[in-house]
Amino acid sequence: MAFLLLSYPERGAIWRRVFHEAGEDLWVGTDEVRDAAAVTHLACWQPPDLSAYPNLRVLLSVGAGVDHMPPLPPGVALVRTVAPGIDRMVRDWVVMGTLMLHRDMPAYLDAARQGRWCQRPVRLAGSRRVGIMGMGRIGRLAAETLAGLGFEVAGWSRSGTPVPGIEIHGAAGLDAFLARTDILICLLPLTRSTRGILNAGLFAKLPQGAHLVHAGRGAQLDMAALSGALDAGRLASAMLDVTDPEPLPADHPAWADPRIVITPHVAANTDPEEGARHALAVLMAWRAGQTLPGLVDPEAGY
Ligand code: NDP
Ligand code: OXD
Repeated sequence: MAFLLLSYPERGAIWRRVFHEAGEDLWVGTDEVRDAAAVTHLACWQPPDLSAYPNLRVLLSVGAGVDHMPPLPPGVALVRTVAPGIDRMVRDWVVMGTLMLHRDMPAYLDAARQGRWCQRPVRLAGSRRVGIMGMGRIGRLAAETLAGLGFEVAGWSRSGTPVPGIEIHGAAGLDAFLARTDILICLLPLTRSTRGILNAGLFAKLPQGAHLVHAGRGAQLDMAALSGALDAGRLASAMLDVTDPEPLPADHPAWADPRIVITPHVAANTDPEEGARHALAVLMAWRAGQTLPGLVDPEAGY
């Protein structure tokens, strides 16, 4: 049995220390793979050719998402990193994005570039209805914080699982959820049912002049539809942390659109120490024959 981490050297050094302190051996980088057949656990962001590891049992994404992983050979479990630090980082980015759009920051940034002093009406948070698509670990945390700031928050999820204090809409309630949403936040995983979900049809169901905060995955958003919705006034502004492709090419029109603010997929970056502890917990659970923390449902359609 061997645990292999494929990542950059700084993360490798921290994982090695955390594993060493727990009495576990860790191989870091392909140059340490003395016996590929011994590798049972593999942690990475960009997956290698898995056929090189015939006895692989667990593939661990060092991030929260797993949509970039290839189809798995039979008998291999897919695990994502679940860590409070990731949830808090993305929550912070989403709160920043929501406040930026609520307080018209794209328009102020544009005015500032032109040296224009241009005051706009100021509204209370309580006058905006925020709607969060994806009420999982991160969505629930964001909902709680945004509600605490005074926004009227609702959430939408497949199951419609109740969240105390938050108005929740299930899968069938999407239209009603969109109709009451002034600032739409996407925190959905990328699956076959969420690919392209942020499209012209969906934008048409939002109130005129709504805003979009997107931290899910780039392939959920139709960029041409976004631009059309902005031109039509259906949407007033957007804040994106994820795009398709990534990196977004330098000549993509979205970069120059003053109504869109883009950050380069930096809402979260897994803290290496937290990531290593999660990996250790996965290893311990696997040895004990317990459910792996962060285990991904193979039916989810990633
Ligand atoms: P969770 O798995 O905890 O939550 C996912 C939520 O999405 C659940 O509420 C789930 O509903 C809902 N959902 C899934 N599929 C559908 C669907 N087809 N229709 C409606 N709702 C659906 O995930 P996290 O909160 O941990 O993370 C969410 C995503 O955030 C990640 O997958 C990743 O894409 C993104 N992310 C982005 C980062 C960044 O840096 N930009 C960093 C980290 C994460 P239910 O529970 O009812 O099934
Ligand atoms: C992740 C991400 O999935 O960085 O952790 O998006």
